[in-house]
Amino acid sequence: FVQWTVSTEGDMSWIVLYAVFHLYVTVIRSSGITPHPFVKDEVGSFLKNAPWQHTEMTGSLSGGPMVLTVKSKYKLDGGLVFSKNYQKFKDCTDILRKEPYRRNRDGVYTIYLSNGVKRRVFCDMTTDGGGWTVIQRRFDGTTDFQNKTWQKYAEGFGHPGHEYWFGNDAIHDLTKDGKKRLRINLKKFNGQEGHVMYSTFKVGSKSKKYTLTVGGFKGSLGMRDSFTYSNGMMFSTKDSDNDKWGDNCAKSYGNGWWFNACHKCNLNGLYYSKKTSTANGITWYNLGNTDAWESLRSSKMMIKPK
Ligand SMILES: [Ca+2]
Repeated sequence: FVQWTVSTEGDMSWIVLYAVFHLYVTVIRSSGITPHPFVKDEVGSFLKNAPWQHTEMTGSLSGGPMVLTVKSKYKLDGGLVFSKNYQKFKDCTDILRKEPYRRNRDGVYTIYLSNGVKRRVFCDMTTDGGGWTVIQRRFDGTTDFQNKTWQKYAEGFGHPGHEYWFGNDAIHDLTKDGKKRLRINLKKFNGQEGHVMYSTFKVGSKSKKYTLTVGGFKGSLGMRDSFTYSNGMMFSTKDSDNDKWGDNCAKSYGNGWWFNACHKCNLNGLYYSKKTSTANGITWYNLGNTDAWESLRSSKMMIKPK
């Protein structure tokens, strides 16, 4: 933040806060210097998660400095507004339990894995009671899931405020207690949405090649189970074939996944910007009344304690 100006007005109980953020975060490519594509999302997420009630928030992204103008109204009660929290949360459920005002405030939060490593993660604080830690998110194809090595899938990649893979090591850490469930939200290009739930979801350690344990399926209308086919499978990537097929599924489809021979769902598949009949897109084979390979508009995988 190069500049942050704040002005206030109002009586003792309500204050209107105006803030103007000037950001000089740019991306340098051979084509020139452009504003960073995700900064607006990051700042927006940060402000939405602040413990005040926004009446409006506007942002503009242009060449030169990005200017984000924020007009916010918040109530001064209980010392909430100026409190600073130094707690180390272990997941999004932990955040919501200790800071209930986070309810309905989806966004990027900081959690600490069991080894003390700090990670930024997207929390869904709205769906089904909130407190969901998002481990995978796709919706516009801006993050490449194709050209990623075993090591990248282990560490995670992408941007928590946008599209990302949280990383197999971190997913293992969050699920190793065997007490997590998985929810997957999917959206078709015609706007239809559905979700599936698995009462058991666990990813093994690096030495077990991140073996998947998934079971206890329950689906919303029309959604059937396509993930149990991957139960017991090790993770595979282009450079690490651990699947049940003679060839390498990850090489054929391009992305990392718990391939069997090969898959009935592949949520890390290639992003298509329109509905395409293909098995290499973001797919869930047992979707709707008839089984079909159909590339999907969005996917979100998230976990929460049972
Ligand atoms: Ca193989």
